[in-house]
Amino acid sequence: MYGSRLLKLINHSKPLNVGGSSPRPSSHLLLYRIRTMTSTRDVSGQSDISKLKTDSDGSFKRSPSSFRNFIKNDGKFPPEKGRYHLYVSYSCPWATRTLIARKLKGLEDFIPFSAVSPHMGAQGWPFKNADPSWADADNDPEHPNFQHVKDLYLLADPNYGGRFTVPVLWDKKLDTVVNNESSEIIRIFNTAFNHLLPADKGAIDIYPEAHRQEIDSINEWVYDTVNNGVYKSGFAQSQSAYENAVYPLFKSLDRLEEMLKGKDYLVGDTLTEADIRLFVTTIRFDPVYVGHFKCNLRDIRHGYPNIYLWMRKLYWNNDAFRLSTKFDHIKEHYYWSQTMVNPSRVVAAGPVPDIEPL
Ligand SMILES: N[C@@H](CCC(=O)N[C@@H](CS)C(=O)NCC(=O)O)C(=O)O
Repeated sequence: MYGSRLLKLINHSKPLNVGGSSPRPSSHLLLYRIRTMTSTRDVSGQSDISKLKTDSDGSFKRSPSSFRNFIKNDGKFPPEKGRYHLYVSYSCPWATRTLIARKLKGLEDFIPFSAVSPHMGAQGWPFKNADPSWADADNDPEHPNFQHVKDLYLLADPNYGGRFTVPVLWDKKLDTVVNNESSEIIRIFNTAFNHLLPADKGAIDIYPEAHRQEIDSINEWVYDTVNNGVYKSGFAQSQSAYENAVYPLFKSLDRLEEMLKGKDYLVGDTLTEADIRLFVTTIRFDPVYVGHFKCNLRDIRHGYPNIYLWMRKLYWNNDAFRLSTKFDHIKEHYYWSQTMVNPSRVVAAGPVPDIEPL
């Protein structure tokens, strides 16, 4: 009771510095200490992927995301330049969806981002200061003393009981998570800032009204059998759980191969979120999922020429896709972090190259 009143007081008395570049370490530290004062619980079950539990039949179930707010006029989170910050890992397919959408929509100046180290260990995703061994990572410019993504979640809600996942869309003004569900963050990016963007960027629509039904229906089975299907296959702890994931995965890839025959985009002849959502999985397929997740009935480059051509065109012809893809982060993350799948942490050498030219 006392804690929550104190918290309100602090929240209201905090100086507003939206869009400002100078961090406020001391006020953040104070706020963090107060918000987490009562919380001494062990959160290692939430942060340590090697402690991840499967169901009793050995199958992996992904938990739903917890923070589901939208940025909208007249809401708690209104669209404002510089107010929001995005936390990502280049290795993570869900986070990469948001990087691609951010760049496609020209939101670089509106929403800065920080990328963590790919070494997701017992404490979860580390910022650079917690893992100096990986040069290409950022510290948290908003909370320079923070070591891990979990610190953000515990600042937003000391009682948070979910996993400390990326992406995180953060509100600097209220010092809290706006949304941690990538499928919603890309829809926020698609519309929320349009009136503030130059006309050409504002007009880009990755979820066009005319194609929504088709996009939604593709998303549904692609999410279940492909995006999440590779994880269900790789994290399976029984033969039957593995087979229940891996066969539907390849059935869906066969279906996508047919759909992409002679086409540059999945839906109509325009780039939509359905392409973004499929791309982030197929680009990781040969470098990681074939070996590490045992998704090896076929690979993309030899087994699926239409998918491979569609993917290479997106990668080589569109900066939003290429610059959001870092193969070193991708390979290091999966092979190093998921010790329940790869206890030696040895990172596979191939394929070479990561992706072939067009
Ligand atoms: N539903 C979330 C899933 C995000 C997610 O699972 N991210 C993974 C990385 S690929 C993560 O951060 N996992 C950390 C953990 O589970 O401890 C989304 O799409 O945004």
